[in-house]
This record gives sequence, C-alpha cells and structure tokens, in this order.
Amino acid sequence: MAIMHFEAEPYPLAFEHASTALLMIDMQRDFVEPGGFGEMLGNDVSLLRSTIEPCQRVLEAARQAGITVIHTREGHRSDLTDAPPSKLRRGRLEIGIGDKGPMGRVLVRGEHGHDIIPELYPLPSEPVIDKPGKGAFHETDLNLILRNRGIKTLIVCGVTTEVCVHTTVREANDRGYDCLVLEDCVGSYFPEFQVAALAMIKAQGGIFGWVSDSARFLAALSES
Ligand code: C5J
Repeated sequence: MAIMHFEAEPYPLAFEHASTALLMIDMQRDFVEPGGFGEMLGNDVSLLRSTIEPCQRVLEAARQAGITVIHTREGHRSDLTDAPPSKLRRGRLEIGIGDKGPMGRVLVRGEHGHDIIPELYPLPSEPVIDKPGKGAFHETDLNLILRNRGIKTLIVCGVTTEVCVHTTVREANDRGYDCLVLEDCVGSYFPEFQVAALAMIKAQGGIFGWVSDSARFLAALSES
C-alpha cells in the first residue's frame, strides 16, 4: 500500500494503514461523564466531553479504513493488589481508588464507572488494555500486541492530555513508535495543561511526536 502523509506539526508524518493503530485512551465514565469520579473531585467534565464527537468521527473513519483500534482503561483488580500503596494514598482523598464512588468502586475493573463510555464503546474485535498505571505500556501487553501486528505509528486520542495521554506517548516514543496526537480528541480538566502538554509533544522538532487534529486525520484517510 502507498505511503500517505498526515498534515501535522512540526511537519507531515508519513504512514501506512497496515502499520498504524488508533489508541483511544481511558474514555471511561468515571473521567468523562457528569456524576462520575472526575466530577466528584470538582473537575469540569465538559472540557473532556468536547472530545467525544471528534473521537467518534476518528473512530468511525479508522474502523472504515481497517486501521487497528485499541482502547485502554485505567483501573485495578477488585482486591487492589495491583495498585501501588503510594497511588492509593495519593491525594488524601475521602473517596479514592477502590472506595464506593458515584458510579461504583472507583477505578475498579468491572464497575460501571470504570467502563468506556457508550459513544466510543469498543467492538468485540478491538483489544481493550486494562492498565494499572497512567502509561498504557506499564505492566500491560500493549507492546506485544503492537509488535505482533507490525504497528509503527500510533494515532493517540483520549484523556487526560497531560496525564495518561502524555505518559503513554512518552513510553511509546522510547519504544520506537511515532505518535500523532489529535488535539481536539484529547482533553484535560485544566486548559493551561492542555496547551502546555500539546506544545511539549511537538517542540524541538517533535521531541515526543506530532500534533494534528481530527479534520486533518480524516482528510488524510479519505485521500488514501
Ligand atoms: C488520570 C488519566 N488523570 N486517564 N487518568 O488520573 O489521565
């Protein structure tokens, strides 16, 4: 198949369908939906919800184009044995990881709030990576799946930009993947972090990767 290009900053990124994967990071109810854990902590979830529609368009286009789609969820075993004590203590929260929250036990696998929002729900054929950390490579089989499929380029969407998206992009970068982050498909509760996190990725000639948007992603796919 021909080599195509995504228009992006700091410069266009070459890609082939077969070696490209869409990574949808942590689009979970507890982070994104009103009434979830994120909102309970005082965050404005509308800043994250603005990503849903562009993510839907990107997800649909990737599926149509036959691009590998992989979803991630941050969360833990119900006995919390995979949660570092430091993570459980962090924040000194009254209701934190493993406690009964507004949508079930917070960030525990199998709970309502832990699952992916219906608008972006994975197809049965799409791998879902359950990750105990912020980065999607940490203590998961994501790298194995990507290598087995011959993936070299990652299109990255999801939440939150400066936490799980950034950590994953940095991990991917060190493992030799090219990452393209779609700026309207990643969201932060903190507008200033959104701006800074995206700037960091494309700075210094693309030190962690490339930044583009859903319109340019869709345009590149429609030309291919
Ligand atoms: C956070 C995430 N923010 N998915 N998780 O704790 O970014």
